[in-house]
Amino acid sequence: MKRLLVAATALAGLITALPAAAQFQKPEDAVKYRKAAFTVMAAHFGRVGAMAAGRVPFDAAAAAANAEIAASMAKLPWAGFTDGTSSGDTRAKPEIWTDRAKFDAAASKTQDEMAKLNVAAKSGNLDQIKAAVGATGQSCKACHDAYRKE
Ligand code: ASC
Repeated sequence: MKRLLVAATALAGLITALPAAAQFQKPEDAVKYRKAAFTVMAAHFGRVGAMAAGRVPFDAAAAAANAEIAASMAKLPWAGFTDGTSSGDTRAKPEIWTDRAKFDAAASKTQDEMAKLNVAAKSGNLDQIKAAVGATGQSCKACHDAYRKE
């Protein structure tokens, strides 16, 4: 039993330690993956954003459901920024790969803000949601300004 546990723990460690590149067969698969994750994230963030902006009526349950999905999606795209994916069908700037620590920090910031929005949305308090949508949107924009070609 103990040996099984040791083996399982070692395997779990190996899986998390796998280089991100190994998760995609081809560079274009990584590009497609990250774009898809951003698309789904933006769709659900946008639904909360529309309520925060008063463009659609506030519905606390819908805001919470959408923020939950957006926060989950926010964890995903970064694994798709593998080496060798700075060209092709992408607007990603080469700075992502030459300035990786800063890009990773910006990616973390967006995940953190999206997680805070999720907490705010669960509170059902529209003022809190508005503030969190603003902070999250700023983190999206900061990354686009620095790392996305127009
Ligand atoms: C969105 C969306 C983005 C961000 C960005 C914030 O709703 O799709 O990319 O907010 O526009 O400035």
